[in-house]
Amino acid sequence: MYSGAAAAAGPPRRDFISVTLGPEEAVGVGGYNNSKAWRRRSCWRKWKQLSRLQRSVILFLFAFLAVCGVISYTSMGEAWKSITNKSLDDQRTEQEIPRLKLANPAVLPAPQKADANHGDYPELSLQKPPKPPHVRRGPSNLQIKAPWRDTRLKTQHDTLRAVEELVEADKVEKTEKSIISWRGAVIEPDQSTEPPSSKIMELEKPSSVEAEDQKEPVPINERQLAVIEAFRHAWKGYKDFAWGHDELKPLSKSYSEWFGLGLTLIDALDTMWILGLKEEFEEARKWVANDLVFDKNVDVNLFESTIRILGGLLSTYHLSGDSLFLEKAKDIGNRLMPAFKTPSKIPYSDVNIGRGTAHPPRWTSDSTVAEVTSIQLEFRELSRLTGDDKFQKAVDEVMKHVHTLSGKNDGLVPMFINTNSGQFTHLGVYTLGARADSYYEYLLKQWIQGGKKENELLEDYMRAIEGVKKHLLQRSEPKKLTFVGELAHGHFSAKMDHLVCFLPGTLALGAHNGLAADHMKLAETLIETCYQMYAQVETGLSPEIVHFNLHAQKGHKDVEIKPADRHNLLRPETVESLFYMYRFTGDKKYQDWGWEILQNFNRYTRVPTGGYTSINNVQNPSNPEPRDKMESFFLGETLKYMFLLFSDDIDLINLDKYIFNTEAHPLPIWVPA
Ligand code: DMJ
Repeated sequence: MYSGAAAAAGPPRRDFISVTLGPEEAVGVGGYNNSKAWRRRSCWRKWKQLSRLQRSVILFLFAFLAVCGVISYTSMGEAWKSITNKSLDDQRTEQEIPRLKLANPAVLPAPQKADANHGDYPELSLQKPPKPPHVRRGPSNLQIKAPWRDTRLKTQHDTLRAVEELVEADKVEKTEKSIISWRGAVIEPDQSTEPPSSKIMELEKPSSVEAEDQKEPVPINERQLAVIEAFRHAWKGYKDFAWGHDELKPLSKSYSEWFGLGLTLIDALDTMWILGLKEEFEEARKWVANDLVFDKNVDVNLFESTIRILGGLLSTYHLSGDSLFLEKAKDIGNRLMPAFKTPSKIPYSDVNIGRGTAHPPRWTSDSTVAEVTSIQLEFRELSRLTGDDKFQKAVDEVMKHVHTLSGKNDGLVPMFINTNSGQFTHLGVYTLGARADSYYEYLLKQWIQGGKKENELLEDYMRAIEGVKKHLLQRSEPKKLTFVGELAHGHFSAKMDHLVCFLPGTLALGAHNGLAADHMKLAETLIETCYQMYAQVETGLSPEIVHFNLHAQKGHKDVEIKPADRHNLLRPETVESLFYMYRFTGDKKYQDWGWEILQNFNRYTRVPTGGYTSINNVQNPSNPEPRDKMESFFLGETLKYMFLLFSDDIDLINLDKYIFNTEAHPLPIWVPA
């Protein structure tokens, strides 16, 4: 309002609100006087001249302005704080990414009750949290992450499918909070056994690592594609004629049951993951979620169900991060525990997983040495994951006991052990084949799994390899192939099971982990022999057992085959060792040998309507006599090792981070190198 007009109109009406400032007040009378006292007096006089209403209005205005001031101050403060925090967060994220890398939850989930182990397992309590191995290459959970989303597929024959899958995967990622989905394994929230929050944690951590650590994908090559094709063909047979059953009978287009637990499906889970077969994996996962029930009145073999089922579930859990597989692993693990209730604590061979009872085979109270000493990797890992040490205690006790037993021959063990007395039986027979083989394999692998601290395991392994060198190695004629024979009561037999062909791979793994360099030399000579067990046979496929010629005879090869031994069960051991040898030497001849073997499997064991079959006669290419059975390990092991052998990506199951169980299921090394 214009103050001059108000003054001219006389005293303001009481109901009219005005603030009049006269010229003298504006500039002071008699010149400029701006002293504090004068200003105070003048203001006070003016205030007194105001009506009560005017004063109230002014007070109200002041109060109103004050309230506005406080509100705007608060919201500005928030805005400021958030600006400041954002930049702090940005800094923090950069610092935290490496820490998330170390957590690496999908590959090495933390024990749920880690502290529970400390008293009984000092070696476990000493474990440091895994350090970031091979930071250069990224954490191990990225090694095989979302293989079907890998851009390498784009460059291969499957371009269209790969693109569709990428789109689909992106969709999944965008909706990951409503459809808890992880690397192709769709988990409906209502199937969840854990609080959703922890599931979301599982999802978030690895994906934040992914952004940071993505490396150039190594393209899948033609040979790997051929393995994928072979797997799909095998899977088609299983799916069409044996779905949910133990083994496919591809000729009769039916199935056989052993335990009635979908053995082939479980054995093949992690292979599908590694090969990037998303659809197949999802379908199988659904079967595990909905149809795999262990509460069955059925006798299972402790060893076979441990290496195939428990091992398969644990490795699939590690690769996929999907807790369904861990839950199932816990279930079967608990159900196998009655096997250890024996007078000696050496487990019985068979367990009824529904009734919770265990027993030895009908004809004896003996167990097989390889069986009771090749369940350790799986039970130890189950303890680590659950925090329940009972699994590890049971299997460690077996190893400790066997360590002290007499009856060994320079570290070589007999094939049987009595569940009552705890003593070896059938003394004097030593082999690295059936019934003893994986005892040696697991000595080394447990030592590696546990971070190379359990010295008794290493001692037993080193002594045994010396025993092999001293008692079991011979050279054949004419090619002078070094082979591993058998010893029976002092008599050497030039017999070698195909099963023994795990040994070159194991020796190479030991050498890679710092053991004697001559182990690698031996591995190189033995893998040549194992290859010759294929190459010298008419079909190019190895028989179950060979006998080597110790004396040169005209027209004879190194390898002799007895009629009863000329079957081939699609076994993995040679391909397994070829894989290790290629990984550690980079010598392409190992890949070429494996490629020949794959082609011969395709030539002589592939059934046109789906699946592969064991054969009875590797010496008859025109009629190899199909046996009508596809063993679960063909998918669990043979094809998996083929795929890995043909890969040039050393991070595709990095051997410094994973240890394969004897059924080719990779489990994490607790303290990676
Ligand atoms: C598999 O079940 C395992 O590799 C086991 O150690 C030996 N036998 C078969 C494969 O040959």
